[in-house]
Amino acid sequence: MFIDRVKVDLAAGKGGNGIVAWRREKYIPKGGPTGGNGGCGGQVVLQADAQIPSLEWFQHRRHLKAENGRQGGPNQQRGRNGKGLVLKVPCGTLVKDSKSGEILFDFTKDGEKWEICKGGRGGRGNHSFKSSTNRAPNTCTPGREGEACQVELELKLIADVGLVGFPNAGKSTLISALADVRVKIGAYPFTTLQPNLGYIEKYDYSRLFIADIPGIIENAHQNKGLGLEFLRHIERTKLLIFVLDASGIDGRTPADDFSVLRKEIAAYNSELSKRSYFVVLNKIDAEEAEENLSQFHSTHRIQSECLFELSALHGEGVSNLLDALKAESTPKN
Ligand SMILES: Nc1nc2c(ncn2[C@@H]2O[C@H](COP(=O)(O)OP(=O)(O)OP(=O)(O)O)[C@@H](O)[C@H]2O)c(=O)[nH]1
Ligand SMILES: [Mg+2]
Repeated sequence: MFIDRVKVDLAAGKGGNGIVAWRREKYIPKGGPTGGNGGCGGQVVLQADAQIPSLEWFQHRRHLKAENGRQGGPNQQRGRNGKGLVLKVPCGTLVKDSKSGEILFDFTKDGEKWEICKGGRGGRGNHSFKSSTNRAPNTCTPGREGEACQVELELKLIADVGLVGFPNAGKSTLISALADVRVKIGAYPFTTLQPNLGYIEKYDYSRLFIADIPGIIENAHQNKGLGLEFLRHIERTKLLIFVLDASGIDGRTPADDFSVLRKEIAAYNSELSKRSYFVVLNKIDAEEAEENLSQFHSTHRIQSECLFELSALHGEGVSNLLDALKAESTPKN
């Protein structure tokens, strides 16, 4: 399952207690204090891992605690440190304070680590209190509590390009034609229920990540359809690709669809509506496409280098878009 938002309670381990102990050996009266210090509590560390697709692991593990430190032993033995917890999160995970919503950390690089809860310090045994003026201290201190916090982990995929369109427009067909990913394609709306990520190799050999998200419908900002929830995953992209169905098979026109999609995006986030975009008029193999295309061109003026007419299903025109993406340095609208 694709989980992209989860609340978790995290706690570091408590430090082990220091103890009071005395050296007791035959013929050695007043052997002196030997109580050892307690070990440190284990810390909690979050680490980004590019191999992990979602926050699913946390879904049934909402309370996570690192091990406590052990108490000190006699003969000045220090207690064992508690084992730390290293929790793997996907790249693109934001860590927020679950009460204030403040962003505490943003994992963008694979392998990045952050110690979120420090382990409690171990207490002191009576040996550590020994001094020239107090040679037989009878005191020890308890270990300190480890840090604890409640955070919300929120995943925002890190993609360069986001596909936006009505359900059934052919977004998933397009991502599988462009990138080497297998995704579910269906002749019905809302086939895609979770984002898909694919990549293509650019001419400079860097990777360009593309995100295919569930379809958006009119009034999605009022929670119609699947709402605008998934737009979060394309917030960080440099380029949006509006995928429009030129066949009009679902009784709408690409000209209207484009206006609605722009409006919905603006309702979600005005920053996102300023982002550069390409427009893809898909399904040009369909009979009705011609009329819909000319209507689109008379309604919207899109620069030709940002406009692609293609058939994602049959491959016609896909290479033009692929070339533009491979050479992509953000276009200007
Ligand atoms: N004729 C034609 N059909 C297409 C083309 N591209 C996609 N389709 C069909 O359109 C339907 C929907 O395709 P999807 O790729 O699942 O559409 P989607 O935009 O991902 O849809 P959701 O995931 O539901 O939002 C499928 O039956 C595809 O085969 C095309 O270029 N021409
Ligand atoms: Mg889809």
